Amino acid sequence: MKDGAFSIGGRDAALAASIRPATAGPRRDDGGPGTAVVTRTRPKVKRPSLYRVLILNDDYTPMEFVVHVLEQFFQKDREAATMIMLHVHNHGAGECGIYTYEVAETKVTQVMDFARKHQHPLQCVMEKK
Ligand code: TYC
Repeated sequence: MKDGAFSIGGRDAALAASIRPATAGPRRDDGGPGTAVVTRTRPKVKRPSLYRVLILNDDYTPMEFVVHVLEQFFQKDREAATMIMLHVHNHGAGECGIYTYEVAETKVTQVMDFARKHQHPLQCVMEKK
């Protein structure tokens, strides 16, 4: 090598090779010629799907029990719980709340377990919005 010239090797060479020119185009997961995969830099954010939790009417569950369920598991005050219960009684089904999948599933399980424990046939279901 001529005087004044220099070369890099080892770690420095590896670092130099990893520097991407600004003109390099989309980043590629490069497994060799013809195998590039375009990868994303910006994280993809998605809103979670929402689910409506409903209770269904039946002829046997006491009205007070349904009001209690709405207060206990759905954070309704007495007035709101009574209105929902009467809506269900008169129309067959009614909305208790809207939640993400896992929260909705937990509510349904809690209500079904509580109704079974008290030997009432109350049904609680979820549906995708
Ligand atoms: N229909 C019931 C009765 O007359 C009351 C009731 C209301 C039951 C709502 C279930 O989800 C329900 N005792």
